[in-house]
Amino acid sequence: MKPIEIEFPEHSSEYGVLNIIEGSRDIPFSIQRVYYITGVPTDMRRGFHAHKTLQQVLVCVHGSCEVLLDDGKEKTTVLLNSPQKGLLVQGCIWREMYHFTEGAVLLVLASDFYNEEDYIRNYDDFINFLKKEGTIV
Ligand code: T46
Repeated sequence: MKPIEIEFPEHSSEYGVLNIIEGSRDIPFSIQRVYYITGVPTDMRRGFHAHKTLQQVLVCVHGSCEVLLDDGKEKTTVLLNSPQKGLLVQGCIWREMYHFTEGAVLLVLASDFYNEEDYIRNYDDFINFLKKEGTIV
């Protein structure tokens, strides 16, 4: 699977750098929720779930981390190491985030409000969900 990366507009000057993310313009959905993940120990892994319908864009606005994406057929990893780069995660994709550098800040823009019902937190359930959908055989 090919990860979908988005480059955000940037205004850079001697005063510093300003990046912009406009919902439905720079990313393909309107933003209903923003959250950010901080203080992740460098040897810790998070995620281990997929979403049934939620769309999200992940941006490591400070430091870096890696994201594993798994669509049930193929796995790929993406290094998020720039506030200008977003990773669009659409469709039912298993994700894990790891190798956070010290002080890293992972910002997430989500297409909907928090709903635990939208999560698939067990890998076998994820595969069964994709089979039921006809995405994999
Ligand atoms: C995702 C990755 C990238 C809430 O109450 N509201 C929220 O909006 C969120 C995101 C989480 N929570 C609660 C649910 C758990 O009790 O916060 C706790 C930690 O959440 P979770 O274990 O799901 O965190 P991650 O880092 O594994 O996953 C999060 C998002 O949940 C998920 O949608 O794609 O970041």
